[in-house]
Amino acid sequence: MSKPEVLMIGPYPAWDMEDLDRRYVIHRLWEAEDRVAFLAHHGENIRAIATRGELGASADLMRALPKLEIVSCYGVGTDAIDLKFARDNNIRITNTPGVLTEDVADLGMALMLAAARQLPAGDAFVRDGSWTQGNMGLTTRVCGKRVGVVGMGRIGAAFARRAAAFDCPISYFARTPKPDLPYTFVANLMELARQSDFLVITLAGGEGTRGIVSAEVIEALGPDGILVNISRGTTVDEAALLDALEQGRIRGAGLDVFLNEPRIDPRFAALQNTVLQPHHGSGTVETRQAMGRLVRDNLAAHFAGQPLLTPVA
Ligand code: 8YV
Repeated sequence: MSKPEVLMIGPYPAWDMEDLDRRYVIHRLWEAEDRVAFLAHHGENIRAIATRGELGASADLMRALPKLEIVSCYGVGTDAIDLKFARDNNIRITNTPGVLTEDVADLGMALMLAAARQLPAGDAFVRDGSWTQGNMGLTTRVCGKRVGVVGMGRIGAAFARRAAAFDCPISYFARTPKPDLPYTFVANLMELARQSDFLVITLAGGEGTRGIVSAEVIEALGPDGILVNISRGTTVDEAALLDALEQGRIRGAGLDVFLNEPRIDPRFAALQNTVLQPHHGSGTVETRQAMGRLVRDNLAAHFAGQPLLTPVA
């Protein structure tokens, strides 16, 4: 029996690629010079897409694959996948929830600490010899400061547990209150920003959250406030964020996500009051191994006619 044909949008680590190549005929879209011609040539028999959170699967891409049955996403965020098209065409979707929660929350805590205590600046201060000329300027405390979490899903709750361990009082904005959590629900995002020293964005991406952290919310955070974003670049009015950072209208930011990744706005590189990461919240060996395993197990279950492990409703 011939191996199922699978389209990959971008590469996975070698440990996943070896297994996928054994089980399937893998078509590597990222290696194609002419993607349209590539899909026209290979698309007819492709039954699955293996994509990544940031790469997704558009309606046009899925439309080019007449035998497409499933899209398996290496990542929890499915905002780059046209879910409506998939549902309308009975294409199954899976993602990798749960396995990346703790690492993404860890990076959120690291960004909050690094931005507040200016760790990159301190590292440079030691390395470039500035310390021989005198002491570094003072930074700002984290422990005990007021933390506002925007979005209280798995990652938001994991982040809140970490911040609570630093004796930070936790408030949060979410679609609905989470009464089982020991934190303060704030129904108005502007008010949450106003009463927070750190505003930490953990929302899912997509049209429902686009620009929700608006210029007005950023202004409400204020000149002593620090913004941390471990969600999607689309959740923040990025132009307003850049303006506020350049003009000192907020103290700083710790950012793992941006618009137009990886070719982000060059204004970020000039900022001294930011800590920047390359969308690396899940970027540990342990988590990426677990994500790859989940993608592969979902594909294997699909082709074996077994229940999917992590279907997206
Ligand atoms: C992915 C992400 O791990 O999980 C998500 O939705 O944003 C990332 O953490 C990454 O896109 C995988 O390449």
